[in-house]
Amino acid sequence: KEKAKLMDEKAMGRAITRISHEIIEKNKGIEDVVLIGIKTRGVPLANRISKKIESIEGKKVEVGEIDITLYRDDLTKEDVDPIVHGSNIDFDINDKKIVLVDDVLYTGRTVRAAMDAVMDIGRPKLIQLAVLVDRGHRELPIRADYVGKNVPTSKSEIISVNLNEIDGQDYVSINEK
Ligand code: 3GP
Ligand code: 5GP
Ligand code: MG
Repeated sequence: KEKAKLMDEKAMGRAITRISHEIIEKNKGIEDVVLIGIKTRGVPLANRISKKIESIEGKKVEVGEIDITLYRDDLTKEDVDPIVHGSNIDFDINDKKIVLVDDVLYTGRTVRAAMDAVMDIGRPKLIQLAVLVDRGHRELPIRADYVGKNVPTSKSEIISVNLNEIDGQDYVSINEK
């Protein structure tokens, strides 16, 4: 049940643009910066940021993917655990500055699993996190370096992220489970 629209296409575009500028600023350029999108919706977001950074800096930023889903796909269940299914990262991550990209940050368990998976592949110089929405309720000491929008939620609410590449339109809404 949809309660309210939080971001429309324009707001999402501006958030991606701002995050792209922030990534460039925080890293003093994009030397050694690579993006890794967390499937599903983190991947198109990472691709959009990469394109935006390229249009600003005139240099390509590589994008990898990591496939992490929750153990139970019942979103109303508590105590779900992320499972890493695999990754598609066809560049060297050693000494790179990795920016993980996901649509929504919630408990932080998915990001923790993503960091584990990345560290299994190599030794990055550092790992940062970019999310379109931070909905709170962290269960681990994890925070995002780049946030599109902070949305205080109750645990019974759910953030619906719709991306053109997957859903045919761009908007974020808050729903009741
Ligand atoms: P995503 O893979 O594009 O991120 O977890 C599967 C999908 O369900 C996710 O899509 C996510 O957008 C959506 N989803 C909505 N609410 C929740 C939630 O509370 N927990 C999880 N794990 N996924 C949610
Ligand atoms: P975590 O609890 O591990 O931080 O989030 C689990 C995964 O589910 C992440 O990929 C995150 O993007 C997604 N997720 C968690 N809560 C929501 C939500 O309310 N809406 C959407 N769209 N995705 C969510
Ligand atoms: Mg996600």
